[in-house]
This record gives sequence, structure tokens and C-alpha cells, in this order.
Amino acid sequence: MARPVDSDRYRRNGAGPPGTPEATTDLNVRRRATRSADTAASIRKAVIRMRTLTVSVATQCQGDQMSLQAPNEERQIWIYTQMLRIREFEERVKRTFTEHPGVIRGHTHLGDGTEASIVGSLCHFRAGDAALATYRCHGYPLVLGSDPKAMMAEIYGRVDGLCKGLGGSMHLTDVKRGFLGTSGIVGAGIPHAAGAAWAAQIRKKAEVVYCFFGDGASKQGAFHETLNIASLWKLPVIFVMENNGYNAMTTSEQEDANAANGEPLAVKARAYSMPGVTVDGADPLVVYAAVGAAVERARVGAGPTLVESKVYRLSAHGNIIAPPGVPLHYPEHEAITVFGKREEYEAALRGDPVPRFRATLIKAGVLSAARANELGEQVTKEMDTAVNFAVKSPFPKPESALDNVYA
Ligand SMILES: Cc1ncc(C[n+]2csc(CCOP(=O)(O)OP(=O)(O)O)c2C)c(N)n1
Ligand SMILES: [Mg+2]
Repeated sequence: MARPVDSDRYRRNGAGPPGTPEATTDLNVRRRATRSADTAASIRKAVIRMRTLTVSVATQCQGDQMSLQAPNEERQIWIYTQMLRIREFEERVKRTFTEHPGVIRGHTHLGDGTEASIVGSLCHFRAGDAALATYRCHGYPLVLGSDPKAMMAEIYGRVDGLCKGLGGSMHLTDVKRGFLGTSGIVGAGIPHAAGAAWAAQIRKKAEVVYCFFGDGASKQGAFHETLNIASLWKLPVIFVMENNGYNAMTTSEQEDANAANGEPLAVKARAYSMPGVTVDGADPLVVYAAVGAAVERARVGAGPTLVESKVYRLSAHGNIIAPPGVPLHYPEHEAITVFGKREEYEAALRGDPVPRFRATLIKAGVLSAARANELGEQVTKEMDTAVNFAVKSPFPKPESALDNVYA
């Protein structure tokens, strides 16, 4: 049964109760109310400058030296362009199953629907920082500057791939760009991120680590052990939980004690004495503000933050694995195939972050419709080139299979 919500308590903190669009998490609020007041004010100023943010964002994120600047117009267009690139890349991966059947043999997981969250977070990335993600990993390296031709070739298992065709979709890595790796094991990247953050702490260059993972991963022991040590040692890591409401074909309410009781998943931060905040992950500027506050906090040595970014994946969990010879494909989203909730999926499509941000920028006069279309055409060409390059790239030699295997 849902726990009754003390709405006044949330309103006092400038947030909404759980389950409302204004919801942010009431964490450590009483203890930190005074210290976070200045931060909340700074974020609200950024919110107003950015025009599209809701006032409630990130009231519990704090950084003693908070100086978050709103992204200027050029940067907002950059954000939109990166979102488009991720979307188009993912569409091309999906279309490969029909346009080039049999070319992708491994499992793939798309990040469509998560673009705003990825780009809003990585907007703060600077040289020396690092990022780690899950198997749903195509978007991050694109934003960090990896070559989409090499990425597509990797997904097709070709020698020109980012990892010489030996990793595939679930294991994209581009260390020189700070993308330290991904894993098919749910939650595995979380302790790895803490290790990278510990190294950053030792280097003392104010570098931070962005750790992306799903809501399902927050049920893993690795999540809890890592949040504990990261908070204890004040590691410079930003835990970005991309909560898409599903752990493959299980909903959060079916498997998560907080969700089942009507609480946002960011309350898990409370157990480890770190700030936790829940944001609308479909709005890149909202994510920008919340992750920006967390990054500033991490850079000044104040420790980690848990940002719960609420997203909706617009594809099924992954493609269907089948024996060679049987064409692989993407089924429909589990909301439809498992739960028969077509309306839930259609509502998510109506809130699609990519057209939503395009409309926001056009309405704000930052971007004209003509320029937005031009950007779309450029991105289409870029991804055409990636697919054409990747399908022509040769397979790695069988004897290279054990290269880089150390144990
Ligand atoms: C340790 C482990 N358990 C189970 C699986 C099977 N599995 C693969 S993806 C997935 C869903 C994880 O959900 P979530 O963390 O919410 O990420 P999402 O896929 O929704 O982005 C599961 C259970 C796995 N790969 N690793
Ligand atoms: Mg999930």
C-alpha cells in the first residue's frame, strides 16, 4: 500500500511529493537545510535563465562553491545536436536488423528515450574526467567524441571497430576519450566507477567520474557497497541512475521496496548520507542543472551524489537472441508485450525528449525550424556514412580473438 505523503514537507523544501512531476527527493533536508539554501537559490537562478526548467529541480543537490552557469544558446544547440546523433545512431542500429539481416549477431540494447539524460549529464564532462555505463551504451561515447563509424563497426563485429570488433555492442570502450568501459553484468560498472574516482581523488586534479546505470542495478549489492564507500571516502563520483521503470520485463513497483511504497528511488542515497535528487530525465536542461550541481560538489571534494533521472526507453529491452540463420529483430516494448499497456507506451512517445527539446528551442527562439531540419539532415548523412563504412569493414582474424585477454 502506498505510504501517505506529507505534501507540506515537500512544499517547504521547494519540491513536490513523490509521484508528481515536481517531485524531488527529501534527503538530509533538515540537517542540511541551511547549507543547501544558497545552492537551491543558485540552481533556481539557472532555472530561470534556462527558461525551460521547472523550479523544483535539484533542491537537494549542493556544492559549497556552487557556480553553475546555464548553457548558452550555442551550447543548447550542441545539446540538441548530440541528442539527434544518439537517436539517429540508435535508429540505424535497429534498422540494421531489417536492412542488413544477420549483420548484428550479438545482443544490443538501445538508449532511445535517454538522450536528454545522457547529454545533459555529459555536458559537464571535461578533459581528465571519466564515464562508465552499462550495456545500453551507444550514446555516451558519441557525445564524448568517439567516431560513429568505429562504433558502428564495433557493433557489427568488424576489425575497424572501436575495440577491433572484439567487444560488440555491449562493450564499447574508448579510454582515450575517458569512456572507461561498459559491461553486460548489471551493476558491474558501479564499483569500477568508484575505483576510477579513487584514482582521480589521488591525482588531485578535480577530475570526476560519471557513473551511469539502470534502476534495476540499484537492487545489486555492488550498488550499495559502492555508495557506502564512495560517501565514506568522499569520492568524486556522480551516480546517475537512469530510471526507466523497468528491469528488463519487471517493473520497479514489482521489485523495488521504495517504488512499491511510492517513494522515488533517489531515497536510497539517504542510507549512505549523500544527497539524492530525482529529475525529469527527458529534459536536458533539468538534468544539466542537477548533474552540474553534483559535479561541482564532487570537484570540490564534497563527495558523491545520486541523481535519479526519470526516463522511458522507447524500444524494447533488447533485440531477440536467435541462433545464426534466424533474423534477429526488435520486439515491441514490454509495456505492450508483457503488460498490455499500449497507452503507457504511447504517452511516452508523446513525451519523446528529442522533438520536445526541438520544440523548446524553437519556441525560445534559440533555433529556427529550418536550422533544426538542417541539423537533422547532417546527422542522417553522418550515420549513413557510419553504416556504409561498417558493413564494408572486414571481420577480425580469428587468431586475434585472444588478443588483450589477460586472465
Ligand atoms: C548480474 C546480472 N543479473 C541479471 C542480468 C540480466 N539482465 C540483463 S539487463 C537486465 C535489466 C537491468 O535493468 P536496469 O538496471 O534497470 O537497466 P535497463 O536495462 O533498464 O537500462 C537484466 C536483469 C545481467 N545481465 N546481470
Ligand atoms: Mg531499467
